[in-house]
Amino acid sequence: MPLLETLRAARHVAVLTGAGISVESGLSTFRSPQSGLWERFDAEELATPRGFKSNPALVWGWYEWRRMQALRAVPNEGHLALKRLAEKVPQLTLITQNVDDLHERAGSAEVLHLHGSLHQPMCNACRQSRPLPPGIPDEPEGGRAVEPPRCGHCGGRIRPGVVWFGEKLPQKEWTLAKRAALACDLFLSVGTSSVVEPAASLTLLAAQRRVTTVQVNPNETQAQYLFSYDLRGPAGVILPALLNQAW
Ligand code: BV8
Ligand code: ZN
Repeated sequence: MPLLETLRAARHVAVLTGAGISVESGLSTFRSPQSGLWERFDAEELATPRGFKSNPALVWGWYEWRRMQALRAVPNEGHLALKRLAEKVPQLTLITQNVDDLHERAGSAEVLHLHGSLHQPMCNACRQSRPLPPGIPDEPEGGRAVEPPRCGHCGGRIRPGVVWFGEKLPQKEWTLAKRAALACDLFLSVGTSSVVEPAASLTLLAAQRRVTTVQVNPNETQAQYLFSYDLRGPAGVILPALLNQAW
């Protein structure tokens, strides 16, 4: 399989992950229907400044519930395979749209979070970061609205440290991610529907340079046409198998 030779010969692999890589850790994907209190909302309504402004307790409760889920989850074979891949190739840039810390907990270093993190809340007014109490928040039964805490500095509402729809991506992470898409000789997209921009445009940047592009996803995506290889299946199965065959 020429892909295995390309993988072994790769000098710089760029990887873009989405919510799908955390599915086998028990976290739901971004576009799967919400549950509990939030089931009548689309994630895209809740993950917005307007959503937080109009109902801060509903949105903060959703993120606290997701943070608790993420803290209870453990990295799966897909996360671990990407950590191993970084040890096999001269350079690997790991770019994620996810706000969980499962890549870090799998041992990956320098993870580029394009959409922020559940674990770095900040003040909605003065942007001062706000450390969260250690440990796992108690389970809001089936999810419940939770009033966000107030900033000790200015009294503003604390918000999740994530990039909402309509908000800019963090400059440094976005610049480094584009640089990797423009420099890599293999681009690997894992567990993303390739719907959200500008993250999804990274695949296009790589494909336009005619480098090998690989998709790992059990389903077809709207970026199908950009991939040299379409490996259908769960990341936790496909990625370890790819590494075991290549090395
Ligand atoms: C911005 C953080 C401008 C919060 C998120 C161009 C065209 C159209 C629209 C736009 C455009 N440019 C901008 C927009 C608007 C918008 C956008 O993209 N909208 C979409 C809906 C069309 N983009 C923005 O607003 C961005 N900001 O552009 O600002 C600007 C410029 C200057 C100044 C001011 C403003 C900000 C986007 C970031 C939004 N925040 N997350 C949170 O997490 O709560 S995005 C959110 O979607 C998550 O981060 C998620 O990761 C991301 C992408 O979703 P996926 O990860 O792909 O997850 P999804 O559920 O969709 O798919 C999962 C996949 O996994 C599926 O394919 C499934 O088959 C697969 N899967 C399932 N099981 C497995 C698996 N794969 C592998 N293994 C398995 N086991
Ligand atoms: Zn403040």
